Amino acid sequence: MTNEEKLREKILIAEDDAVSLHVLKSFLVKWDYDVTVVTNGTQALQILESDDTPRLAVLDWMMPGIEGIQICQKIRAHPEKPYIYMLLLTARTHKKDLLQGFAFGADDYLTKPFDSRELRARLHVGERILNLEDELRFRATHDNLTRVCSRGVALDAISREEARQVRDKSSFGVILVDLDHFKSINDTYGHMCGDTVLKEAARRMTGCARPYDTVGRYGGEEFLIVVASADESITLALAERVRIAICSQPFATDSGDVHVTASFGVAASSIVRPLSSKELLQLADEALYRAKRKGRDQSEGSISLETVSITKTGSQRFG
Ligand code: GH3
Ligand code: MG
Ligand code: MG
Ligand code: MG
Repeated sequence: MTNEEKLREKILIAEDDAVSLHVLKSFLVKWDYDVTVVTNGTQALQILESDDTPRLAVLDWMMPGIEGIQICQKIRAHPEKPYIYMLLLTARTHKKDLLQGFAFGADDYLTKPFDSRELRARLHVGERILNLEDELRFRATHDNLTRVCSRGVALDAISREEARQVRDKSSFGVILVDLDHFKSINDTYGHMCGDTVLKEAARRMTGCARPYDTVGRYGGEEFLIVVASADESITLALAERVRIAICSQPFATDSGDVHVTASFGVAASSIVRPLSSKELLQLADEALYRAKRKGRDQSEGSISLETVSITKTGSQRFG
């Protein structure tokens, strides 16, 4: 898929009348939408409930299967999902009907036969609202300064990996990252410079992580990376990649180049040694503390210490 194709807004048309459908589709294609067409309500609902749904939909009111307003009602029953802007197309012009459409969750309506300029203008309103929705959702789930995930979202990612572990018998890891002597960066170069360093550190972390990993700001100059489908050694390898990405190149700031290092505490939950998120974070935190104590700018795992303590107690819990 090219970048250009990715930017085209996806739109669903659900219309059982062949002539209306043809007219609608040709306009939307001409206006460069990425158009999906269905001819009944059941198919429309299936597409709108899928993970990869278009977020703009033009729904005929009267269709075989499920009617347009019922689709609106079913979609609105899931407010946690990304917003879908739904425009009803109808031959009904009674105010009572239109009010019912809104009550069921439609965003807008257009009466048939429609004026193409009006349709286009109304779709632009829809896109504007979707852009605002994206912006609000981003702000609610991301850290303002660094633009990585918020702490809550990163902790939710751990819960998601825990559920996946039960389902798929997979492993996953966490990395706690703490910038070294960050206070002295603030003290030496000022708080603004500190902010620049935080932003750039977050950018480097995100650059090393895979798309299905989660990078979050844990608090202050600490970050949490949740590493999907990874055992401790894979997680440790990612921590090392991030460490090198941070320490190998100075950070360009308005106060000049600043050399930055970070310390890393790593822990993983595997099917042989499943850990709760609390245990996992505690192990990672202890590992981070050891990395700091050993001189900073390094990554520490948790397995070796557990093995030592287990050898000491003679327990056969694993290995
Ligand atoms: P260590 O190597 O032991 O981690 O030392 P440190 O100086 O990094 O740790 P410490 O906890 O003493 O200091 C963290 C500092 O991070 C203190 C706080 O003012 C600063 N800080 C937290 N949030 C922000 C922020 O958003 N921007 C800036 N510029 N500084 C921040
Ligand atoms: Mg119809
Ligand atoms: Mg700290
Ligand atoms: Mg620190």
